[in-house]
Amino acid sequence: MSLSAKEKNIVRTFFAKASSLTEEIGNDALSRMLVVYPQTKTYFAHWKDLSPGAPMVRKHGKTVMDGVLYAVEKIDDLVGGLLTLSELHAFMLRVDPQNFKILSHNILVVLAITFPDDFTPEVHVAVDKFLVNLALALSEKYR
Ligand code: HNI
Repeated sequence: MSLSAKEKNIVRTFFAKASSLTEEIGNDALSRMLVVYPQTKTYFAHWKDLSPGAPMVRKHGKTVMDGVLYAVEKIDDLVGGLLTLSELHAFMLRVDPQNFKILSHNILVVLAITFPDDFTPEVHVAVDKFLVNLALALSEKYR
């Protein structure tokens, strides 16, 4: 689902606010995913502590959110920009692509909680569309 030029600018402006909070946001979103969708824990079984806020969860949460900010920079060509990341998740990590939608949803929830005043219905629609496209781009190598 394509984003208009206006929606792309809304996404860029909104995520710029998140750039200084990637660890907090990433930790909260990843923690929520692991708690609410426990089947996702299988991908992180090599971590010794998967509880909310655990050191590896915090660290990887930041990694994921930094990946989302990288995707914002590639908003005009998400499939091309995320090709390497898609290959990693598809071939190396064998992550079921359904989980991309799950994590994206948890990121959306945390963004709404973190920036309630900025999260207007217009921002909600643009950010949701971006995150759907992000999940689709990450699923690209599964076809
Ligand atoms: Ni994902 C590693 C980004 C969704 C499981 N993931 C990464 C890395 C980035 C990243 C960046 C680090 C790559 C590297 O080391 O070069 N992951 C993202 C993004 C999303 C996402 C942007 C979607 C919004 N990852 C998921 C999902 C799962 C997932 C939904 C499983 C449920 N990712 C992993 C695992 C690793 C990983 C597992 C390796 C982590 C480790 O340290 O072993």
